Amino acid sequence: MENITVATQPIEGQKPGTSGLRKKTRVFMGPHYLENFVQAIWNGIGGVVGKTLILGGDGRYFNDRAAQVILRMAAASGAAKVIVGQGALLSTPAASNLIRQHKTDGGIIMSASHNPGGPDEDFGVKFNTSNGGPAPEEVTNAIFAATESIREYQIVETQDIDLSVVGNQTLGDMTIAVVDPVTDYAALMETLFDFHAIRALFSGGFRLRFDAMHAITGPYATEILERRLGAAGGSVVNATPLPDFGGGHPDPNPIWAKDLMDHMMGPDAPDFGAASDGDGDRNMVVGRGIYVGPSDSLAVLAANAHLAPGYAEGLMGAARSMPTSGAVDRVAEALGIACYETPTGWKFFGNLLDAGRATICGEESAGTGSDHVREKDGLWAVLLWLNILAVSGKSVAEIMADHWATYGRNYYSRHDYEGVDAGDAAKMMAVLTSRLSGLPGQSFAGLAVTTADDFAYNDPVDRSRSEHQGLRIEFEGGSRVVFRLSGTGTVGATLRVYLERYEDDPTLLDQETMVALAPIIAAAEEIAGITAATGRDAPDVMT
Ligand code: G16
Repeated sequence: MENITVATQPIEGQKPGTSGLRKKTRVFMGPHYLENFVQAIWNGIGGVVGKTLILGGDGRYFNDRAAQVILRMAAASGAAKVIVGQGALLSTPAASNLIRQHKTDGGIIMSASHNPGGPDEDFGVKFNTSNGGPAPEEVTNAIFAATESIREYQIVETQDIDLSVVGNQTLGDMTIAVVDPVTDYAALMETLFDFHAIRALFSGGFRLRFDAMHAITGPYATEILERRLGAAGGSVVNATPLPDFGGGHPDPNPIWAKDLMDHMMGPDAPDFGAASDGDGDRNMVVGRGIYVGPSDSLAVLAANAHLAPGYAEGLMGAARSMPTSGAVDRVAEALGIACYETPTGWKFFGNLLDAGRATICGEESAGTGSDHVREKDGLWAVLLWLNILAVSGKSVAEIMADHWATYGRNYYSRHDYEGVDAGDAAKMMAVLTSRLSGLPGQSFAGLAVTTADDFAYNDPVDRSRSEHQGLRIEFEGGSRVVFRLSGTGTVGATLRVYLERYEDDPTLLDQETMVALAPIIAAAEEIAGITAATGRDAPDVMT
């Protein structure tokens, strides 16, 4: 085994986005690409000498090869220990849990989340800090700066390390501990939820369909839902993680999880349907005949969390990303707890969770989680829902109807225009930004604008400020539209248009979402000229 130093040069474009560095897999497989970025992580965090790290990924194409490189680079740079999920697999929440449980100095997660996998699809690398959460901007900025000045990296030359068997081995002076990816995570879930009540629900004939979308949650869901909680065998479908996710798009929304939607809307629908994404941090929840949007799901979980043992004492606070609907705000108000509004990106919740200001957080992008880890957690959301259903004895449809009757309904949808020319998208946003101050007082499609701004966030814990986090335009009556460019896409730009309308008239709580939102959709088009700017006359995805 030889420790070698390889001369390299900065590679353009290695700036981490909303969640780590995501690129086409072939880009990551290019000469020095992965190595430069990993060395930049080491350099950006002050080196890894004597440190302990967690390593795992969602099993997508190149996961296994990247793990070998990262281990050899950790050993070459003096890390003391790397704890790796067996087969180099770990869901994102499980990785976060291991970082916290083993009190490590952080960890590396290999994933491009909900983006498809394969040689011609996407790959990603993300660094999480010692609190288990995605590195905050200060750290990702330091990593990016290191990518711009890199001249060499260290790596050991060695045979492939066998990651297929649980146990310890060494690579030079570094210990590699291969652990079962599921065990510790499943044990954590048992501490939070009433497994007894959920088991009773299933033994009473309650039917579940969990679509793992050929991604990382398959083994976790099978162990927890089928083996420990007694859901019928076969309740977890597409349970084997595949390097290309079976050719699918592991994004749990009604478009990409259409098969699940079809089952849940069909004549023999199970009681509860759910799906998770590539790396297991997102979730989708569907009742028999009713889809629950992520913003509503967050609000319902916040309102009913006390039914689960882990949250019986109540919540310290709630938080949502700015584009997420205000449904949870109404719950927080009723509970008498604070509700924080952060920029898009789970990393912005970290300080609030660490400081004990928030217990439950969520985003419109199908992410919900709590202070049990520092990532959003797909299976956690599913288990909390099951716990609520088991204890309340209500169906999903009943829970939603009760919720809307109590708090009113925030009709909500996100329209995505994917793969738009980056220049066109940037221009549209720049033009809109320049017009913001003149919008209040004007009317569009019959809706009067009350406020318009470019969202900036002042972190109440560390006082850092993040600017340009999305353009918000509010209308009379509390409706609004938000425009933002995604920070996770890998091709061109993805324009996200977030649409919301609040309704508390009891006779208007049961409308089709798109019908209820039609005036806002028209106003958004009139304000921004999306069709003209993007050349698209319809969104690619509507959540
Ligand atoms: C990531 C982030 C989320 C964010 C989502 C969408 O999720 O962790 O906080 O909401 O991307 O971000 P954007 O709108 O910039 O594409 P994931 O599941 O992809 O890691």
